Amino acid sequence: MSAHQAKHIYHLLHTAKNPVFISDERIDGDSLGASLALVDHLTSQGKHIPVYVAESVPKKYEFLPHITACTTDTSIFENEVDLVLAFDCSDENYIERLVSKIPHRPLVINIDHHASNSHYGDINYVVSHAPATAAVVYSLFHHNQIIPSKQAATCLLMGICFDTTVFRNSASDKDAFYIASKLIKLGARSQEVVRAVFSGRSIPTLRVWGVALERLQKHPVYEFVTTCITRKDMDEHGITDDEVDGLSNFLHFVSDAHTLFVLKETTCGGVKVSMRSEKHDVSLIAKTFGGGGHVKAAGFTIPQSTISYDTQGNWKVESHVQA
Ligand SMILES: [Mn+2]
Repeated sequence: MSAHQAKHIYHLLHTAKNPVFISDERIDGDSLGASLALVDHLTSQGKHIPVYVAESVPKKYEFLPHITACTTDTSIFENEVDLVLAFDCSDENYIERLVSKIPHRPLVINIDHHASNSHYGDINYVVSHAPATAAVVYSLFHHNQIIPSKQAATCLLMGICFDTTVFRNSASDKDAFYIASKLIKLGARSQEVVRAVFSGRSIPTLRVWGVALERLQKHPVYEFVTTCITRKDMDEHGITDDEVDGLSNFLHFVSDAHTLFVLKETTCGGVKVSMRSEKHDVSLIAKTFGGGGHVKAAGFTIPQSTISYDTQGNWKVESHVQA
């Protein structure tokens, strides 16, 4: 991505009167870390920018600097917002739904690294080979000769560690290691970042993971591996959606399957499919079903469906769409 474009975006950020940041609908360490790093820098310049999040921020991210800038209040879009920055979001419909609430259409800057990103912004700073959106934001800092503060470095490291599953998946390229080393030199709180990715799983969460491990099935011909989690599993153990997140990364890390699908019933009556693969471009599958993601990690949701069992304990997805 060109230095010229990075400078242009920085100029727009400085001249905007009422900018708003939007983190991807699915909150994760990258969408939060990337947006909050820029919040940190702009706060030091006297500019306070809210980060819109679709739901309240999971507890494990509460240590991130400027986390209080995050808001679920959609009334921020009723103001005269003149600039929107979307972070780590390949779903243009999500951004469009929010932007359409703003009285006068603002300029939309799309900052992302998803291969499935359709370049929906007026300005698109999309680097599909970047290991994380946080790495794209790091290049924005770099091209503008801004040295990230300790706080911004922690936020950016959160993004890189989240998307590389702490340097354990294929996104862990030389850029990921190089940028992470720079951020640690700048004082990023690496221990807390790593803990937010891996640790702190409650016993009920691990029990639900255990249920999912028991349900693992390998396709006899294609050798992909599947498992599932129902609402009943989560309700019985009293855990929330964000607590089971991470299961597909964990399985991808420890299993010998080349491709795996983790299905989970959503709170809105659908089934979410998380895919990981070393062999196939799963972003193509995700796109076919209206989802998104990366070549080796992608997902989509089957609306109006549930997971059901037969007497042998085999499971399947049942659609409830009226014909
Ligand atoms: Mn990302």
